[in-house]
Amino acid sequence: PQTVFLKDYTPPEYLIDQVELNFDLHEQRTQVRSILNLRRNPQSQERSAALTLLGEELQLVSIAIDGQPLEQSQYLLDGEALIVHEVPQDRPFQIVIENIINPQANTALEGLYLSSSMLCTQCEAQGFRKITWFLDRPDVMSRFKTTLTGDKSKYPVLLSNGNKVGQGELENNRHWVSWEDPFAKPCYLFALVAGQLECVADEFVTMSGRRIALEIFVEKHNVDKCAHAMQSLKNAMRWDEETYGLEYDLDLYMIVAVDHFNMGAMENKGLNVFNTKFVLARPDTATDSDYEHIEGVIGHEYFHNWSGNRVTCRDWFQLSLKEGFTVFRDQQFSGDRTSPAVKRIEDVNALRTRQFAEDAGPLAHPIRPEAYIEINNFYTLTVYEKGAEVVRMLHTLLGAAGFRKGCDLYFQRHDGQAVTCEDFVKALEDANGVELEQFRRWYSQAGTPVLTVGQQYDAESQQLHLTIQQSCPPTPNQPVKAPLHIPVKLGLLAADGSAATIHYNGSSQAEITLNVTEAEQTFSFAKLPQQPVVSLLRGFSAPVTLKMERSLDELAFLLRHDSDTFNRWEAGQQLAVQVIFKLIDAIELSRPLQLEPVIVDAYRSVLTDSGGDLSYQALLLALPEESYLSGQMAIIDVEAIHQAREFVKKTLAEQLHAEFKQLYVQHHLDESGIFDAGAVGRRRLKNACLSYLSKLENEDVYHIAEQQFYSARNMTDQMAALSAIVNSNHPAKARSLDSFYMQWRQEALVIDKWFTLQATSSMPNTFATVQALMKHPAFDMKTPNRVRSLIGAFSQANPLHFHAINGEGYRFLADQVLALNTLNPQIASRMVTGLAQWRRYDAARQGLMKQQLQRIVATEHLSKDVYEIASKSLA
Ligand code: HT7
Ligand code: ZN
Repeated sequence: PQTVFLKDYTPPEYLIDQVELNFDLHEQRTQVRSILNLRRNPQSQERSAALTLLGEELQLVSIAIDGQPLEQSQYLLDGEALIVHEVPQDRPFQIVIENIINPQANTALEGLYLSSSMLCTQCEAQGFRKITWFLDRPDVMSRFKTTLTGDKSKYPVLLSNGNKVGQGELENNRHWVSWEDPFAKPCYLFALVAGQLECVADEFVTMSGRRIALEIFVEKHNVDKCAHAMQSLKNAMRWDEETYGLEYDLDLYMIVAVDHFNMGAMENKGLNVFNTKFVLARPDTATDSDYEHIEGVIGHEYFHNWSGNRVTCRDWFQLSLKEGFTVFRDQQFSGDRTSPAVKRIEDVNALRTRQFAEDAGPLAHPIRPEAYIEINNFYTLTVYEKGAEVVRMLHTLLGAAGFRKGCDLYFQRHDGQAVTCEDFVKALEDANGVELEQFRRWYSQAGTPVLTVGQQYDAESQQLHLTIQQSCPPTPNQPVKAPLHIPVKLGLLAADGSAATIHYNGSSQAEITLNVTEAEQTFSFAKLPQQPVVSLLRGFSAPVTLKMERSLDELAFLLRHDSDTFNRWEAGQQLAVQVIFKLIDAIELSRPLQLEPVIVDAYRSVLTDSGGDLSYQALLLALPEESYLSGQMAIIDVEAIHQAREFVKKTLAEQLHAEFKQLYVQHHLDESGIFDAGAVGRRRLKNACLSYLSKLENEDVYHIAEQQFYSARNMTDQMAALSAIVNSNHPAKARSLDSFYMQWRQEALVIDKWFTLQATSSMPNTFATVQALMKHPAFDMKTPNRVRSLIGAFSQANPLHFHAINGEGYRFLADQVLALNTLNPQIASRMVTGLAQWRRYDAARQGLMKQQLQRIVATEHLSKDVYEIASKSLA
């Protein structure tokens, strides 16, 4: 397969100003008639007389230029290219193409496909070429007019981008609808949907007083699960006006929820297509986290209307320009809507456990990659989540007002254009009169930087000296790294826990941002009569690993007193990490296990001091996840990590039994259907306590869990109880799982949870359960949500069983990757990541994982997607 390089970018030779698309929709044989109005691109240096359009899996019926049908000698169909040998050079011209596609055979879910009985499209990144031949690249922006014709009974609803401009009836129970999008857009933002859909409608009045019709389309049985999505959309629209001054531009905003979708959602202009998982919610079917994710994803897709659609990417290497920026915007939005402290911790937790692993492995790449074989493989945690961290650092460096000024200039300067990450940074520079030359390295350098911090306090001069060294491990094709510009937020705490004033460079402040720019730098702070406790990297001000010697007592002190909510939580995490690693050492040396009393005291004070935000309190109680602990180990010992963590959890439950029980009882109220921060926090805290108590494995707790399971009227409580039951030796485990299945068998998204819960269980026999579930009538390889809920959950969220030393987990995963390879290459390649980190395990596991990767690479007819991930994992 061919590699595409950023350095080879050249502007398109031709532009398509206008497109007219006509679809005659049928499940197995959809006819497409496409009228392209083209002209040479004056910016292009190339001078060939030929025009190359791209298409995949298309059946050509006819092609004409300016009304003249082309003969076979006048064009060439060469793989994915349709080359017209000669086109007019000195004037605009029109090409008309007729082709046929088969949506029913399209299990890859790119282009036009069938989801349940609905026809829908997914064009990002390169799906449009599976609809018709085109200049399928984001820097070709066209105005689209689309006419859809279909059977009235099967497809009563016919949707596309923009505004509805016409409709009519035809013979044979067929009808048509025409749509026109007044905004030029790249073809990856094109969409159509046809099906038997119900519309949930509302309205939004913009800041300038325009009325926008809001429409959510779902299948009939889901109409009662759209209220939260609709409210989220209105919240997002208002938030973007208030925070960025950005208003919606069309008169209509549509969202369609589909069952079969490779990712979360898609920001097609005026017609978002969503995975049902990020639309549908009712208190009894969706958890509080689901509610929050829905609001986040609805916000994300809405924010793309400006950061992505009005200003788009020049090429796919610039993906983080729209994705990193939009993730940053959705994180800000969700923080404002819920709790900024909790949201920040959740985001950092995800980044550190998952993106840091990517950055440390064979698939590491910069947020602006330089090469790809299959662009779909670059919708990564690095491009999205680290990309958002890079934008966040720009926000920190420029301040909220400076950042906003920069964004205003960016949107104003580049509205209607396809641009680069460089254009974004330049706009921020120009608007603020600053230079960010060194900062740009974040876009081109992969890997997670390490900050190693030493401190020296001089009592005589009352000075504290902080020495910060930065380094970054080598990553594929980048053996040597240059120093980055890293903003490091700092606070100092006096012995009583209050803030000590920071005297630095002539200013006196409670908190400052240090500009770390060199490989080693010392910062000195004066007028400190006593040695302060350092609170560094507040708010996780940069995506780095911080190495700083800390005693358990110092961490307990920060956990009690740090005014920075992120660092307070972080102190608790690092305290637990140290305790767990001492236990891992003991396990590896077969020594008896003992819990450090300092962690029991620390948890007791967290349990007895709510501080007001109960979701935050629940986070303070959560032990670091096994995947985070794995990231801290040179050679990952899955069993020791699990055993040590379980020991801490169980011992804390034993020693603080009364406190956990008291909090559980206090917050066990029936507040189903209430989603304010108070009720969500009470549920989080109560269920955190239940999770600890369940480790006691006694009758009393079994009873509590079962009671909660059967009496719950909201999914948060029901799932929390079922999870406690499934991960214990509860005698009613099988009965509870059966009962849950029978209760929810009609609700696909709830059944996904049922699969995941069993796939991620730490109890023995889980692998056999997973194998049995693969044969369950509700399992379906063609439904990405189901695949993720079982195969994805097992291989990516059950380290204990997936990494079983007999290699059965690895063999199983490779089997499934190969089965998925032909059905849905995007999903298949996502599953390979379970094997990518093979170098991090012991020699026996390394051999077993490598063997499966080699088996995958040696398979015939491997998709580009799977080939790229598997071969790079082995490199
Ligand atoms: N921009 C969207 C990307 C997306 C996608 C990419 C590849 C294959 C399928 C896909 N579905 C959606 C999602 C987003 O970031 O908003
Ligand atoms: Zn996005």
